[in-house]
Amino acid sequence: RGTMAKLFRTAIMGPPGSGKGTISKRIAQNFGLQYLSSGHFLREGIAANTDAGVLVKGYVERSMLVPDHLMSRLMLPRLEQLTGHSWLLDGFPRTIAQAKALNDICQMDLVISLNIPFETLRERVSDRWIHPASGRVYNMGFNPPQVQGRDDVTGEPLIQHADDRPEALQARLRHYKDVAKPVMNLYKSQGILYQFSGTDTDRIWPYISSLLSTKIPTQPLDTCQPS
Ligand code: G5P
Repeated sequence: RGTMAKLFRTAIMGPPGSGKGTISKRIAQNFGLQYLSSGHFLREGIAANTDAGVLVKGYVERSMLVPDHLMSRLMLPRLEQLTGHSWLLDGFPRTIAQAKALNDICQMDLVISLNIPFETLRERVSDRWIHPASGRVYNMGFNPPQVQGRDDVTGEPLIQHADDRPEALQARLRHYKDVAKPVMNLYKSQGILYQFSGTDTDRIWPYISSLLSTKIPTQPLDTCQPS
């Protein structure tokens, strides 16, 4: 035990547009965790027309939660391949059934929950554009592309998700609250839930970053000093 780096398993929860993807990328970059995004895997499967992609397409397009057994089948094998790695989950688990399935294969160390006002979510999501092939996300105010309407890397056109329309968003948010509550209660009861509230990702980020600095060893194992 003493000679092995302690693995770190974390997840980020939050309603649509709360900044999970944006914060996850910063966490992955700064703390070297493997990053797994459920939404990205779903969209990738849909774009590539895989068997799983065909099954989930209708749900994702209608902003409905993909059934738990399909989600677990999509996510858990990927995690099982990552034994020996520290990782960060974005968008999974979303329901109590998913959280229990995850609990059966590993114990989480820390869960971040983002608590963002509705009006802020509405503004952000209506300004969001994505590059469908890669899943890269832009926001016309917060992180605009270099050329308007075009992906920075490929130059291909950007699109908006059908499920980012205001009516769809309101329904997603209502539903999010109902299903997230038992998941949050589970992690609260395990003493590993950390909630962050605010309207700006850049203001929330330093708090998350300093929390994680106290929890994740950042130096390589062989140079790690006892603190
Ligand atoms: P996803 O892909 O998990 P959502 O809807 O939960 O999708 P989303 O919309 O991708 O989450 P996010 O990752 O929380 O949002 O946020 P983000 O993309 O980082 O930020 C949102 C926008 O705001 C971006 O444009 C960003 O640049 C901008 N932004 C960030 N911070 C700031 C800021 O401070 N200021 C400003 N102005 N802008 C900012 O799931 C998609 C679908 O897949 C299915 C469901 O159907 C779901 O609808 N699905 C699942 N179904 C069942 N179980 C699961 N576990 C599932 N996971 C996915």
